[in-house]
Amino acid sequence: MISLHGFTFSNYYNKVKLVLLEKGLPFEEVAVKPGSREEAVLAASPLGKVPYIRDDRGTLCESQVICEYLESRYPQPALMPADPYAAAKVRELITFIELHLELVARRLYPQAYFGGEVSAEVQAKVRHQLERSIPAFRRLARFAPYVAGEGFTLADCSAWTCLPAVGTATQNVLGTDLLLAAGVDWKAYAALIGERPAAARVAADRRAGGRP
Ligand SMILES: N[C@@H](CCC(=O)N[C@@H](CS)C(=O)NCC(=O)O)C(=O)O
Repeated sequence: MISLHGFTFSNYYNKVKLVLLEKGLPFEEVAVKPGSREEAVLAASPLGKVPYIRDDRGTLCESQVICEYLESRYPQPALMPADPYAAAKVRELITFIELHLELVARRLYPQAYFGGEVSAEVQAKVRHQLERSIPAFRRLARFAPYVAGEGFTLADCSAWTCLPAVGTATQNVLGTDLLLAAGVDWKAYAALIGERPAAARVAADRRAGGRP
């Protein structure tokens, strides 16, 4: 049995959980707090980040690596196109979402979600970077209706979990939802994906954990 380690407020944890549910794989969830320095956690995830998984082969960290592993080991239902170029376009979008949007906006999270403070200098830098990378993402994203086109893919697992975190963080800290302001209607998209039973379960578990 696969075990998924992390916490239900983590967008990357929820990305992997969505993949497991979409594929109908049995798994158990193991609560691990953020930033753990316990040896058992570091042995599986050396930076103490979640999620990580454990299965009959061992442990694995980094959410996209985990998703790609699940996709190649359990190919049906497919969450990646068979065509190599189409699959590369899906990976291109995931890289844009996670490297150029989420990782940048993440610098706002201490203030957006955890009651901390982010300096005016960091806020200005994040705004500057996102004002460049969001229009770039918009050029690549299809939303037709899925983020990479007509089929639900791993890019949706990334987008559905990351875009709300980015939009809400910019709204909370910068006073403007930079995604909506740039014409990325992540709310309509999130509602569409949220109708999928797997996504509804992820969202319900997150709410049960005390997060909207
Ligand atoms: N690139 C990593 C990022 C994972 C990540 O940043 N996880 C956050 C929770 S959403 C975390 O564990 N933060 C605690 C820390 O950085 O110590 C992945 O895709 O798995």
